[in-house]
Amino acid sequence: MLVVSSNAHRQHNSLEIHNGVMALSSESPSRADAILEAVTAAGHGVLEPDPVDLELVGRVHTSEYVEFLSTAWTRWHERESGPAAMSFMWPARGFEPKRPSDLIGQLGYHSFAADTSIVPGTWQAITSSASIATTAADHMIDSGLTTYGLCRPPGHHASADQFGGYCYLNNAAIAAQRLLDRGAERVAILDVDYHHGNGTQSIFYERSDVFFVSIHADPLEEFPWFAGHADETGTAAGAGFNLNLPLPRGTDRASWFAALDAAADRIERADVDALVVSLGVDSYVDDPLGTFQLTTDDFGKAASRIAGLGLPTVVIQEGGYNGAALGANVGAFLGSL
Ligand code: Q9C
Ligand code: ZN
Repeated sequence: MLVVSSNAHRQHNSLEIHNGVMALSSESPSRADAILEAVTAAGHGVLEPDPVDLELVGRVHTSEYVEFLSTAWTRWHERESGPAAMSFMWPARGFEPKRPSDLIGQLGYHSFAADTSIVPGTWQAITSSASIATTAADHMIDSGLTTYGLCRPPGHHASADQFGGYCYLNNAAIAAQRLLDRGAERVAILDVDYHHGNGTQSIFYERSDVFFVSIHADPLEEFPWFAGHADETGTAAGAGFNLNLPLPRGTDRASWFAALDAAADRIERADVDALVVSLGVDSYVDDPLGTFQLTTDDFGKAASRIAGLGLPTVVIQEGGYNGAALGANVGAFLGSL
């Protein structure tokens, strides 16, 4: 299988508030290095991405958000002294927030979590990550072959105008939009990351051309806390085109695969032309951020079930934080796809 990958991600080495103190992010450059090493050793071909098309990015994100991301580090660095631009204030319930004019207010407006900060190379890395997603979509269309985008930073928590959960640009949404722009009438996004893909859900919530399906830890018990419930099924034209399958913390393998069967069943009946998989391997039994019990072999089993759908497929990397197992887990998935 072809792997789209770039070294540009290394410029993004961000910080997060962890246990009340600033720390290096769990979402580290070594993650992508570990995956690349494993897929190269497995004999998969590697392709560099073409530059990102910002017009395409603008079909998924607002122009003020993209402008904000492209200038935030420079604006921060000109005036502040800290090593990372991060918000410490978000809109409270009750009022529709106006977008502030000052950088500090805009950081709060355009983000939702203190696990995600902007550092000097963030813009270069996130545009590279989005370019990997679009190049993977293009390669899949042009070759007819399943293609893997080794995206870093990940994307599925990023909405049209907010970053968080280590995500800035929504790579899976951008890939899906690319497939639609190149002729697909409807695309399914299957998100198997341990965390709910709140950003992807919100981007397509009112649309019927993208069917979003997510298997994840129940947001009553887990990040991102405020989205991912089973009763979120889409609105307006998108009614019925959003399916959440929340599972309790500690979910075992049998229950997870029952959810995957339910997801696959609904995708089979949704009349889609292509599939984007948001591949988070933080559902692994020993993931430091997850509590599910999937083994390395299970990622291969999941891939076989997904391949059984027989759909043209683009796989986009999301989370997964056990550095020692990351390569094997992604490798098991790709090897069985
Ligand atoms: N210090 C993805 O898997 N932050 N994002 C947890 C722990 C939220 C995970 C804070 C985890 C977000 C793409
Ligand atoms: Zn995750």
